[in-house]
Amino acid sequence: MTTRLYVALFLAAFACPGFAQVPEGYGCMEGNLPNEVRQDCHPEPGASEQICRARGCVWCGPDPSADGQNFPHCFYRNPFYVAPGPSCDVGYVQPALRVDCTDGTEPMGEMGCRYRNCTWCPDVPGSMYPPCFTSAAVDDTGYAMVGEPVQTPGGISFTITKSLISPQFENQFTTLNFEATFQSDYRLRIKISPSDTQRFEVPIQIDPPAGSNANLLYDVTFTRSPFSFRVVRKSSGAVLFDTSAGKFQFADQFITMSWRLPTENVYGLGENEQRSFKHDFAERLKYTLYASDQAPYFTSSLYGTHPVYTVIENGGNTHMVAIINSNAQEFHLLPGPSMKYITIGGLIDMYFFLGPTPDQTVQQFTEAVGRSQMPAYWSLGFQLCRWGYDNITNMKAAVDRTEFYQIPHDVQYGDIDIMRDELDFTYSEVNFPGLPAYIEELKGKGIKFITILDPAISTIDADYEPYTLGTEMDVWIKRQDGTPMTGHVWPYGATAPCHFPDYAKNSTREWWIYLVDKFHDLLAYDGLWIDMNEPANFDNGDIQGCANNTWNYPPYQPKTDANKADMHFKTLCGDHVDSVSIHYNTHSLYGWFESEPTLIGARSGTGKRSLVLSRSTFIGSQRWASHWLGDNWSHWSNLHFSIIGVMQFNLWGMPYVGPDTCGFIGNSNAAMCQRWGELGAFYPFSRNHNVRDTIDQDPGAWGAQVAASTKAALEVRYTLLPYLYTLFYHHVSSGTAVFRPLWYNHQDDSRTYPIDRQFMWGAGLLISPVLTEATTWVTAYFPNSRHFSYYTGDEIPVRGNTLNMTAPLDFIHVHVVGGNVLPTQEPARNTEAARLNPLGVIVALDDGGSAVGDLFYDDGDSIDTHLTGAYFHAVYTMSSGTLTSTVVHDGYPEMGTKTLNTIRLMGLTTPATSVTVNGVSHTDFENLESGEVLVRNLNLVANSAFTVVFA
Ligand code: MIG
Repeated sequence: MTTRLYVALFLAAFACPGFAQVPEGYGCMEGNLPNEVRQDCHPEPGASEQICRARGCVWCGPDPSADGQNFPHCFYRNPFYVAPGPSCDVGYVQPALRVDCTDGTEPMGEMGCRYRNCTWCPDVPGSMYPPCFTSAAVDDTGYAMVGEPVQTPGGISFTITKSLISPQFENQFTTLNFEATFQSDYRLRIKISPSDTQRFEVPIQIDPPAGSNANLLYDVTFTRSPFSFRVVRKSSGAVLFDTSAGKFQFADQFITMSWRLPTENVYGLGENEQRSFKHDFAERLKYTLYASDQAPYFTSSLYGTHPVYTVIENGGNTHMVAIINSNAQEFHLLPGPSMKYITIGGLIDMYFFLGPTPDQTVQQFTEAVGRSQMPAYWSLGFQLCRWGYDNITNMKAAVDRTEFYQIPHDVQYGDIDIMRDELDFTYSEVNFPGLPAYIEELKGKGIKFITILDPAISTIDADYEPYTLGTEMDVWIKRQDGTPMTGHVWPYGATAPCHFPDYAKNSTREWWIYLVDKFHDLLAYDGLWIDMNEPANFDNGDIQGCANNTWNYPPYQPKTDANKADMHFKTLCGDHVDSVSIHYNTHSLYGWFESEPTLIGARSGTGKRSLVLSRSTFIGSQRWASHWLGDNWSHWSNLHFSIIGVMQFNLWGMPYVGPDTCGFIGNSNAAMCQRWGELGAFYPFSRNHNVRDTIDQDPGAWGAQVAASTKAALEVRYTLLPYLYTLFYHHVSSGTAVFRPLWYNHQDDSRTYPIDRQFMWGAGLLISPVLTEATTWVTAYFPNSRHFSYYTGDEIPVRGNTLNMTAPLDFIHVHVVGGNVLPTQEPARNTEAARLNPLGVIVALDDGGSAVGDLFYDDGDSIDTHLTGAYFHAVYTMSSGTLTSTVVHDGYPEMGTKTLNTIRLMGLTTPATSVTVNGVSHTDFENLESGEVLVRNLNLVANSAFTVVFA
């Protein structure tokens, strides 16, 4: 190729990697080129600087060494620029495979396009295909490999370098290290970082893999110039990742890389409001990730940052990709399918998890980034909250209504309105007199209490310990001049400025742990809810505004929402300083930093497992915190979106998640709350919560009908809590997801790929809710397994197909999947009472008459019982008519005081004529019309090994 040859000759002549090195001082700005390689951008007479710059070209007198020779003053930035002939002549890429060259959302004309070394080809005007796109054939500003890859202890590395500075971004790195580390057969790390500059690296912990790297599932291959890499799955040859799709650039505040994806079966990336779980690549959507206190609007950036996605390849293999970057970043989803990634700081540091099953990918991902704490047993119960009880009378009324209708209720919340003047670590003796005593009263009934903390600390009250001690311990985030940065959160009002704790700092952690621990003496909380930690600020940046520098006004600003011009909109300035870095780099880690000290403080205060719910999360936050999905809307659409959100967080290793049931913003209504209350019974985190100044929406607020259907759905949940709890045990011990998309269990069935209106608990339960108004039927898909109605035991007559089922307003469809044993326990008003009730099992047989399942049980509240051994674990297997319970671990003595009383056996082909328990005939059983065999009054000691033979 002539241009390549030209590069080589040119480099040999100048031996200088960047043209910026050419001497300044003769009228040039950025983009100067040596005389010899200039191509005239204004060959006709009458050139002026203004016209020249308008053409996107460089205006600059010749280097004095020109010695009177005639070199152009106005020249193209790219010396290899091919002047526009007929459109689309060079670097043509077929429309469907184009990666847009636009860096923002603004449309770009031919001049701007060529200025960026892209191809201009408006051959499909008005279509979604970009007229200006990247193409290696016209872009010589990419990198090239230097030499051969060098073997390192765990992989390979080499240098890539570039000789031509692309025109549009400052401070480009011309020499980068490329490192591929083969961490295990299934885990690959790729890191690209400047060779000679230390840059910000995300401080999260990545744990080593258990397996060896002797039989890699992947290959990494390269093209030399322009440099690109591919990750290939060896077994199938599928190209999982191919960066030749578009430009790769690495500048100080602008890094971009584009890659082709093997299929459009792509899930994840967030936290954003997404309208389908499986991404739609035809819509050319852009998702920005930069933690934001933002009500959800389609695609808007929300509270957390999870640059992590999952792909189902052709044939059903899956892999996950995680990008460890905390700067403001964007993912453009493009036809092809491909992704264009932009981040404005940090590095390219990414991990591939090769699965190949969905369950394995999540296990492998969570092995690296961390898994959740085991949730307290009570935290799987129903939780009631609202902002705007305003006084204790209203709070009590909501609790009483719930009790009146006998709706299960495990946790009551207080929001910021319980506080004195909305100050953390206080409660209002005016509006909530006697709150501590009321909390004790609730505990007497088995109801726990959770309350809220905001990170920002008010500075108005000179006697307010969080403030005075915080100042003494020097815990605040600072301005560049060393003074504490100041904004407003709660209390809301001009007279109450706040400082923001720097949770990355040791003294701040100590201060916070002390306050959180001590707070328990005032209000005996069982868990804490940490809000506003994106961090949110009602001022933009600081009460002083933000200085005019590139940390606050970066040359390229990912927009968290179309209306937000600046990065510091409703948060801190980029140049505010914490103990790790500048806020520009650590912004999206704020909630992550706050989570661990909050859990430590809460555990110290409660002496128990406790619970931290964080609004802002990052990869790995699950080590200490869980999440509610934030300020959703009381709109029917949000029932659907909530399922997407919960499934996403389950893939990201944080299974204990749920939205505000009935919706946060706006008034809900009985019809919506009835359906949402049914769906809400199946979120791992099940809480009804509401914004202030709206009507009450707790399940008791709508009268008998809504109360009854909420109660019925919650009683299904409570019956299945031993199963749900056991699923969490599997998450904690091996990382698996709890709340799953259907494809998680059926990756070979492509009909499951788009499904996001149904979901599964583990592998054994399929939930098919109604998500639309005034609808009394649901079309549900049943994968190729046996499915039985949870309620009746009736077997579903279809497989690998959809079925229309009637669904009365007070009913939610729940099906047990053949092949599973689900442990159960009789429900009660809360888990404290339910835990004393008899246990049972639901056995749903597969085609071969087999089923398997297990039960994990402990005191529900002690820390890390799965590590200390203070738990009970049994495995149940059924085959050839015999159900066997095998005790795997018997470390929870109280299990011996509980009984296992019922078996619901689904899927026998002929009615049972006899039931024999541990060799003794048991006559209390019944063959139901559905075919289910219901065995009662077994009275087995729950921690005993037993066999039950059905004949
Ligand atoms: O500025 O604490 O997402 O759940 O009720 C709003 C009051 C602050 C936002 C949380 C919401 C909570 C509310 N908070």
